Amino acid sequence: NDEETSARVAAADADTGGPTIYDKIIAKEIPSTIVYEDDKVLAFRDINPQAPVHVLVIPKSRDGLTQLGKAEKRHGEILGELLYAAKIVAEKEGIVDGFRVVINSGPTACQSVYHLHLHVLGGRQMAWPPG
Ligand code: IU
Repeated sequence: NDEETSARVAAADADTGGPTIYDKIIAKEIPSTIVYEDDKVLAFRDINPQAPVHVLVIPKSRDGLTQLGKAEKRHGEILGELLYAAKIVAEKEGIVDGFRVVINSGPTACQSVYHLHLHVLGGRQMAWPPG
């Protein structure tokens, strides 16, 4: 709703390029429910799920990828790995026949954590357009 959106916009961190909460999740200093992990990618359950399945897929090394809008050509490989990991997650979660992948890039899109992440959403009928 509008109120929630306003709160999220107000609470959004700036893209400082500095550490985020995900560094602590990667370091396992903060517990998370991991769904998939390999040497480059970590996928864990969102703490505030917006669908029965809501998993975040992130690169273990941020390497300047605070947001998709800052991607460079050299990030092509990891971007591909992330998208493929989203499909693996969908398979593991039993939603590979219908799921959504979302990337919020920048404050206007309500990005709140400046470490690139894919939202993998499913387990219910999704609506279009998104808010
Ligand atoms: P966004 O696209 O930057 O808005 O998404 C950030 C997501 O990170 C959002 O869905 C949060 O619920 C989620 N999240 C989390 O899973 N664990 C945390 O400790 C924090 C945020 I802070």
